[in-house]
Amino acid sequence: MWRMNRLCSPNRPCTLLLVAFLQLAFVLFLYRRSQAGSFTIALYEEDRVGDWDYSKTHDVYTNLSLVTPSPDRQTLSSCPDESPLLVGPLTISFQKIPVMSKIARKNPYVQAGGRYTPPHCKAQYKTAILVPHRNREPHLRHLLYYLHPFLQRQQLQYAIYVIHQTGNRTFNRAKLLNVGVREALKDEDWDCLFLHDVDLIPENDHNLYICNEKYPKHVSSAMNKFLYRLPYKTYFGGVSALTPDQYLRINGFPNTYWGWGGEDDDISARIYLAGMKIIRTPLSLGHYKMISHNMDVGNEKNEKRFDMVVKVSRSWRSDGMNSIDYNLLHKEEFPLYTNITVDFGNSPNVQAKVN
Ligand code: UD2
Ligand code: MN
Repeated sequence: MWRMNRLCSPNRPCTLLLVAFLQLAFVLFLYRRSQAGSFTIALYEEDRVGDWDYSKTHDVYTNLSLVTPSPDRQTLSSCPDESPLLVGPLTISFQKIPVMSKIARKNPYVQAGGRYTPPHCKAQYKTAILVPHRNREPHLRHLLYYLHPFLQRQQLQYAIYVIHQTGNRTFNRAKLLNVGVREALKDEDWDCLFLHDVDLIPENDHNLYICNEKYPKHVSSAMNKFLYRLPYKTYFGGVSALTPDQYLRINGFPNTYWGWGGEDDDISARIYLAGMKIIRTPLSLGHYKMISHNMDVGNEKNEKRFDMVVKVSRSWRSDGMNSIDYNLLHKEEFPLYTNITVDFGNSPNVQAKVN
């Protein structure tokens, strides 16, 4: 009660209470709209096959030997609308961690920086894959082993970027992705940006790594971690895909979420605040296996995440691509990916005094 008196004394208007009330009203508004039949909070893309049988799987390198370079690169015809190389559900195992040199040998057409352009037809689409990373080398090797052949069978032009956070500052996934987008767009006029956790492996190659032209797409809609269901309606974690234009319309991702959690809900809210909706890969197609792991040292739960998420309507225009500040240490082309190393500053204790 004393708090109320303090907040709303005659010479102190109830501003804080009013702001809190408006935020609650906004959340309720989104929730009610999602419940109403006339409005769905998320749409699903179409899955032409629909009923996939995941008990029958194929090796992820199937069909790649059919790809041979065309002798004349100048006269290549366009790749077909649907790649004839696709096989559907894939066999995935994390028992043995593949060696980088072996992955490179199995992917002879991948060029420096993890770039690929189909050697036999002209790609219809250009996608950049952006992976936030620190200290997850085994997961990175699994991802590269599966993702390279997966993307080649889709006949895309693509590149894989790994954005590595150096130093001992608490991990910041969303800010790393902002860095990745800015650096990737300096290299190429990408049609689509895939924001991709390092530990998620797609299980079906008909899950095309292309964007939806209208709406930001949530791609990892069905993960083994959540028993192949959506954990909640506005969920946007894991793997998502935005065109550069959609990414800039939401002012990118927030830079201010340090540690685990909350940033995905912030992004989800930004999409609605910018006047768009989320579209999802259908559950039947958006199957992913997450490599099981413990929480990382340096990525502890962000205790401020709930307080921050309710303030997105005030923060999204000023916290994002237009406010990002980072120290780029390296940008180098490794055989299987482009490595971007950034420094976000000193240890959390030193930084805490600055913030
Ligand atoms: C969930 C979301 C993820 C993100 C996170 C909260 C899923 C499948 N994913 O992941 O998108 O919203 O919650 O922040 O629900 N990473 C490193 N090194 C680290 C810490 C993190 O490389 O020390 C990267 C890596 O790409 C990892 C990602 O950040 O996949 C997300 O971190 P996580 O895997 O620890 O969190 P998880 O699985 O709960
Ligand atoms: Mn994970």
